[in-house]
Amino acid sequence: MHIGKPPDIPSSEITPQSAYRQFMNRRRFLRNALATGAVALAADRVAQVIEPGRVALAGTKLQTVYSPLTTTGEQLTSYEDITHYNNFYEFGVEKDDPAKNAGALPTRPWTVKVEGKVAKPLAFSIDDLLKLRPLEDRVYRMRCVEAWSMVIPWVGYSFSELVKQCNPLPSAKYVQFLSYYDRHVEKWSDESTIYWPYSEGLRMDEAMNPLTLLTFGLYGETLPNQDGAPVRIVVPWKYGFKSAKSIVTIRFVEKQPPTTWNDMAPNEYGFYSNVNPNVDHPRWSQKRERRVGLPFYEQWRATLMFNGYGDQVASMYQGMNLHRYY
Ligand SMILES: Nc1nc2c(c(=O)[nH]1)N[C@H]1C(S)=C(S)[C@@H](COP(=O)(O)O)O[C@H]1N2
Ligand SMILES: [Mo]
Repeated sequence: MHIGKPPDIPSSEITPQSAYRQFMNRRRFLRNALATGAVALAADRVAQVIEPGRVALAGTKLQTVYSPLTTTGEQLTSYEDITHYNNFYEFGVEKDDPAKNAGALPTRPWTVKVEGKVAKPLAFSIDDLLKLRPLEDRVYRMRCVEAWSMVIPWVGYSFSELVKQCNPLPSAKYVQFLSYYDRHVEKWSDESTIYWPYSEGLRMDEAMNPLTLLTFGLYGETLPNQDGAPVRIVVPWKYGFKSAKSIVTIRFVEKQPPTTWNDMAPNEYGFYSNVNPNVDHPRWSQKRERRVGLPFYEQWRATLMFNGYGDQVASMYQGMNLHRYY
């Protein structure tokens, strides 16, 4: 398994859906008829999952270009599974709750505030963010701490591109992400004992790593609400909970910021949470994972160090004791 084989389609030639499919076909991500059906179904699905009218741009096609940082050689998880097997505790604790409930999220207008250790605080509308850089197709393996995994064709650009626009001060050592929170909208959030809003964070070098994706879509379209519309972060070498959804605030900070799961159960969820088959969760092994959507006998597989992204990220942790900084 490797990433980064150079593209054979020049990105300048890319037009949205046709090129997207072409790239999918060429890369032979879609190895069977079922998965091919998932792409064709995507537009349809979004219309069904998300109440039309409520969320203006859900399911809108995004113009994308090929990315050399895409993961190759993996069968994509179906759109159906990606949008019906979610963790989004603001909308309930069951895997199928976000698909049922996240239609309540008001994704337009949407503003992302940038604050903290920056030359001056900024605010970006979702349209500003969508226009900032060309959107890329980036397939990533995703590994939830609960041992399920998926392969998701995200759409976005490296978070570092936004950071460059924000002029962080030298004292900015970490980035904190805060998710949208309104307990009247997200009334299911009371089902868990999380301190809202959902908060996550990365060390500055992790945030600047090109793999860290500011994410606006999947399967070539805007994000369904249950996957964190209209904008989220995706950090593919870390357990899923590091990838905060529906972000409204990006805060540059000097000290390691408080993070939701680390606050809840510090002995179970560390700040780093790099995917690591050699460091077990206190209540279960992390050596193996179950790929969602595959036939039962093909589901279980070995979990890879850094989720298979070691070539791109391992150097950031050189000399760190990963048993201690889990
Ligand atoms: N705001 C918010 N972000 C969140 C979560 C959440 O409950 N609330 N769950 C996290 C967890 S545990 C995972 S595995 C991923 C799941 O993303 P997906 O549903 O798009 O696959 O979102 C992460 N981001
Ligand atoms: Mo997760």
